[in-house]
Amino acid sequence: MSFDGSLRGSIQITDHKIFAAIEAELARQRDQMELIASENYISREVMAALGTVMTNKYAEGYPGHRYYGGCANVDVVENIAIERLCQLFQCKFANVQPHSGAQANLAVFYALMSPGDTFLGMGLDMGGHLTHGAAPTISGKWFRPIPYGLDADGIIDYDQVQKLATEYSPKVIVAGASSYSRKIDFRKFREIADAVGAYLFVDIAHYAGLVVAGLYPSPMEYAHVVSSTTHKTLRGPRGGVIMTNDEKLAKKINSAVFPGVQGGPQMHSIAAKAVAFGEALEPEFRQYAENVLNNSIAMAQRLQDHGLDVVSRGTDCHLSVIDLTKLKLNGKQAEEELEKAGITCNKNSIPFDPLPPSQTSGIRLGSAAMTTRGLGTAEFRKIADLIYTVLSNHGRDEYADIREQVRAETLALGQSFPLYGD
Ligand code: DSN
Repeated sequence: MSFDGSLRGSIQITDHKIFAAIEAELARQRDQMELIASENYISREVMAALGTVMTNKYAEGYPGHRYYGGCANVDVVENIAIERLCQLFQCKFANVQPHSGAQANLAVFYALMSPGDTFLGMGLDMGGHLTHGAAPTISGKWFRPIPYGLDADGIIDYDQVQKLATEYSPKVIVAGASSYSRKIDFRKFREIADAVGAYLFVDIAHYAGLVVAGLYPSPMEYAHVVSSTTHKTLRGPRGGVIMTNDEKLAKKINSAVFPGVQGGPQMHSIAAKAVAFGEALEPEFRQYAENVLNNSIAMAQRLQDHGLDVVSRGTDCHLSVIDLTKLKLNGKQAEEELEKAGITCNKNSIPFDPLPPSQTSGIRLGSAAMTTRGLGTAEFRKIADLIYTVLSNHGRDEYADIREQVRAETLALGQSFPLYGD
């Protein structure tokens, strides 16, 4: 079953338990319809870069200014990663060292604010990310977050953002989300930020691949600082990045990442980021991103045709949030039942959700991973039909048989679109 047949195979001999778990995960990824909106399948080349000697090297600092000797080769890698990222997003300065999106956001907060400072961010229950001010995170504990939300149509309530900005004079306004499916008006956010003298910080973790392809608005013209993860629609290794066009802010951000919140960069990960950025610069990536968008719209539309409510009434990106309140199961149950039927997704709060985050009234669906497998709109409509079949039949006497039939169909669909050449 191994797809590289060499290095990973050696773990089979030296560490059977870990090898078995990795093989089982490969089988799971092959057999399930992967609809978690924040996941994707990296190329063999990106994966190959991750498993290299770059992981052995300490390189605290930045290219040309390291705290260790022997950094000539890692400097080459990091400089290429920076150049490619700047080319992808048309920006002047980039930091490719953050270990994750949360680390990137923490560094941006550290660069732009002091403990106790006020900022605006989209509420977690409205689609914002944990690091945009949720109570259990540093963003919520060490700073003073003021949450904004959506209007009755499920669109960002820009009037509320303006009102809150005027009332609280925040140091920073955060735009960006984890489960908001519509386009964000970055120009409007910048106008609001300018009116109160705030920094505009945009987190495009989810939308980055679509931004690169010109299918989702780019914030680069409007934001003081932009962060992203590299592993969602951008289809790179797990990690984070920070970008800006402002030289002074770039210096602050570099100091905030290292030594502010991180130590040595993970050079194997930066090598893999560079390979992934190279792939995203190829014309094929634009076609991939177009397919991601078309597939997401097709899936959401089909669920609406079945009578389900989609938060924000549809999608402009790779994700959609399905409101389950008309059905007899909550988000947690839906996630569990769909997994048994061969479809992986996550429970997700809907705006003004009466249920706690451990249950929720919704699920979030994304198209990035299965589009990498090669599925098109016909297959995504089929997946929507299968999802509806599971959700609408839950609780009926025949349900167990129906779910097994769906499981057989998802397995067959997965086998028609091989992963890593199985
Ligand atoms: N946890 C990620 C997501 O699923 O959206 C964001 O970091």
